[in-house]
Amino acid sequence: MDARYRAITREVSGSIGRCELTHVPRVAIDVDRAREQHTAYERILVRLGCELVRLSEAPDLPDSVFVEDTAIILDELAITTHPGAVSRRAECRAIEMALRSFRETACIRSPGTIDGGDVLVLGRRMFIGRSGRTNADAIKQVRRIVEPLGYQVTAVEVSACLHLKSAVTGVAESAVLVNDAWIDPACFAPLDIVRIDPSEPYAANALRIGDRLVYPLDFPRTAERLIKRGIHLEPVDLSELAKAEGAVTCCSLVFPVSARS
Ligand code: CIR
Repeated sequence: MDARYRAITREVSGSIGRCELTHVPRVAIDVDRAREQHTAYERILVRLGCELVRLSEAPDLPDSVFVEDTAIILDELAITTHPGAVSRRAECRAIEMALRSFRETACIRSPGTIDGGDVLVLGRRMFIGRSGRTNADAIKQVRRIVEPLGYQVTAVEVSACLHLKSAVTGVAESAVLVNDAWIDPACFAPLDIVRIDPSEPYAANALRIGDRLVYPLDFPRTAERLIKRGIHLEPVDLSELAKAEGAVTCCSLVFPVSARS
């Protein structure tokens, strides 16, 4: 079967124990276990029609497995970010090199800071979280790049969690999964809102690939709500990477294989 998507991933760094943490306490991370879980995640991506572009380990970049934060990939071009955490900025170079084979590239520059985890693209609408990692200058730079391409950009305040996509992700053509304690669902009208189960605050991060949803095993109550909506889940265990404040969208950059790539 021909691949329908490409997925950029990067091996778990041996230094992941020194990762950035904002909203969760530091606990020991079992690197071997994290690598096994990451490999199982990659196998799911392949089964769902992705060709993997797997970047090698960066021993000195603890958070480099979380490739989502380094780029925003659209059909028309890719934008490499300028991550909010200084320790993560060097991650972008390898990603930019990889992206050059598939897209024209642009980049965000200082004083702008932005993490890809704050960027949710739903069709021609782009929502950008103004968060501890993403500032107004970067949002202005993204606007300047994407509005001429026909995207409508909406800035959304994010303060209770790390990134916009910790609080909301797309789960179907016209539905988003939302933690409404962390984000105002009104921003996403007229889309259908699926609310997480309040006992599972981290449950709003889901990775949609075609008509499937890669979804953590940790949130059975919210999973039940999604299944009742007729959404097909692909369960994955990323519990070890969750200790580094990572989730399912963070570990890949997935984009359609286009005529040009
Ligand atoms: C960080 O704080 O940057 C990493 N430890 C976790 C990044 C997770 N990325 C994401 O949600 N997009």
